[in-house]
Amino acid sequence: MQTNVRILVTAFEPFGGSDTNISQRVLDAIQADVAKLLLPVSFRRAPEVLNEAIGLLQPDVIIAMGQAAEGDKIRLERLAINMMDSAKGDNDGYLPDEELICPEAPLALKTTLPVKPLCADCINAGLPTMVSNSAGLYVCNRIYFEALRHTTNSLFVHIPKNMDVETAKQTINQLIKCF
Ligand code: PCA
Repeated sequence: MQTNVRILVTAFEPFGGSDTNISQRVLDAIQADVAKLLLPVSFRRAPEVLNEAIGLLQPDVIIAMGQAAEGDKIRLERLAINMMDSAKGDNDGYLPDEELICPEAPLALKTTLPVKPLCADCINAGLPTMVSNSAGLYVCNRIYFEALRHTTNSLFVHIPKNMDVETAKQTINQLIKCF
């Protein structure tokens, strides 16, 4: 990591009736020299909180983490889709129905970080990681879209709910080392 690169790492609060979120536990465990931010699982409030932090911190790189319901590998997300949809709703009870995030924006935004080499670095370090093409249409995708609007040097990292915190922390540390 270059000392002059300002990195913002975000995670989410619990949602869907659960009392933990693995991304929050990983955020708490990270000891690297980065700015940390915990976000609400809210389509409306999460982008507001992120934008306020971006205004204060002016990060060069944003690593946004969230919990994935399934899987046994950490997913590095390539794209954020310009859509919100949820049948169960967010923590505010908001239920978007195929709603565009921003009608003027493209249908998808893509990170310019080298997702495949970053994934290969993690795999070489023995960390179970894969590249993914969709962060879904829930709040994780919404926050990735917002991060990419600020800087395409953003990466969304989906951590499976049942992964151990140490492995996930090592993966985030490995990614941080690359900047
Ligand atoms: N996971 C959800 C939102 C918050 C989180 O940790 C998602 O995948 O959209």
